[in-house]
Amino acid sequence: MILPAFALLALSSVVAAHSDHNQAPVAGPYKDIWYNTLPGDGGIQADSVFSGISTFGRIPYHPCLASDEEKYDIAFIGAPFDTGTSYRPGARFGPSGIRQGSRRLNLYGGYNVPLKANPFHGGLKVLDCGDIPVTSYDNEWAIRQIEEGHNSILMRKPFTDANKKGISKTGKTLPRIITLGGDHTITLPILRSLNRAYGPVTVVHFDSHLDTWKPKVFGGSPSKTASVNHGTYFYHAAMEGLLKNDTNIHAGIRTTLSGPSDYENDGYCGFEIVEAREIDTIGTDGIIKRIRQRVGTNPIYVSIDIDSLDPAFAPATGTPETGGWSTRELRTIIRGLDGLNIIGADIVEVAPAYDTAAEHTTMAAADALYEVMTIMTKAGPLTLPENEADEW
Ligand SMILES: *[C@@H]1O[C@H](CO)[C@@H](O)[C@H](O)[C@H]1NC(C)=O
Ligand SMILES: [Mn+2]
Repeated sequence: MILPAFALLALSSVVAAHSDHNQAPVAGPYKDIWYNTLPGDGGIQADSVFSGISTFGRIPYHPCLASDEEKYDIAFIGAPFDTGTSYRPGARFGPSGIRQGSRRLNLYGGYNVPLKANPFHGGLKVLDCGDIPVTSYDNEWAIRQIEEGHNSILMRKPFTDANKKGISKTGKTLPRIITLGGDHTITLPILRSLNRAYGPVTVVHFDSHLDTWKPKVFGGSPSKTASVNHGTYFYHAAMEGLLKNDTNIHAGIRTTLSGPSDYENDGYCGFEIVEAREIDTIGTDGIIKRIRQRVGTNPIYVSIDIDSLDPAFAPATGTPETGGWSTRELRTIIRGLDGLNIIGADIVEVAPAYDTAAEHTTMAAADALYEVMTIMTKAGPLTLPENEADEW
């Protein structure tokens, strides 16, 4: 005989009523059994890093595009766009892959030993806002979706009001947004969004490729839509005045060129270059020094193409190039930016379908962002340099 559950419950309560009165009554559910201190699943219920819904580093999720009820100082947002890619597609799965690769970031609490700070308990509120819905059928529309989605979560009062703490006098305190790509085209709508808040910005760009190519050089530009892709977005950004000229730098470059004129055009777009192979002569310290000399005290936007890493460390990417840095070297170089004012960041070109079963690429992407996130939380709420807000 099969008894329905309510019948069993009724039966057991009858049994309990007639049993020894000295016995403790049946209680429960025993929440302590499955509740613990991990903050995943919105901080409500999480039993381990390997179960439950993935957010970046298991931080709380809030659907920020649908609701502005939760405030934040740092927001992660996915931009699952990969129809601007020239070789391997698949970066539309980057946001979910990076979240999967980030599960263990705070397994032991998340304290960053070399940076001497814990980004998960650094005094700033960090949320995972999910993904911007992006069409895969119309690039122009998708790029507008990314710009407006990014801008919607950028133009909000942050959780921690820097003005109230007397840190900023500009009255323009905004949260920092970290975007999970997506192919590198997404950086163009992000820069357009940032421009609406800050004007031209200084970019530190980790990549094996220049991405300042003129459309006629890269892909031949058969149409206006095709001219905006993951090899040309910085050209457009420069022409649109989104970059603060002569302050930007690429690091990790090792691509072949159409010819030496690509470098001339790159300088015209406002960039200096540190080549990947320079690590052999100047080391990570020398590379950090070059980056810091170039950007000075400017607030910076950090854009990380995972292909700045060698394919041995990050095979799952759209256009891999051998001769790159190791994950250790990239993380050291990113940590070398500690103390700079990072206003926002992205990591792009993670295409998990080409990854190893051991998730090399998604882990590397998550760990690179962990360094960025630590630098941001160490710096406290985002503030602009006094009297410079209108200028940069
Ligand atoms: C950026 O600065 C460089 C070096 O001063 C200059 O040659 C170039 O024309 C400038 N580019 C733009 C787009 O204004
Ligand atoms: Mn690249």
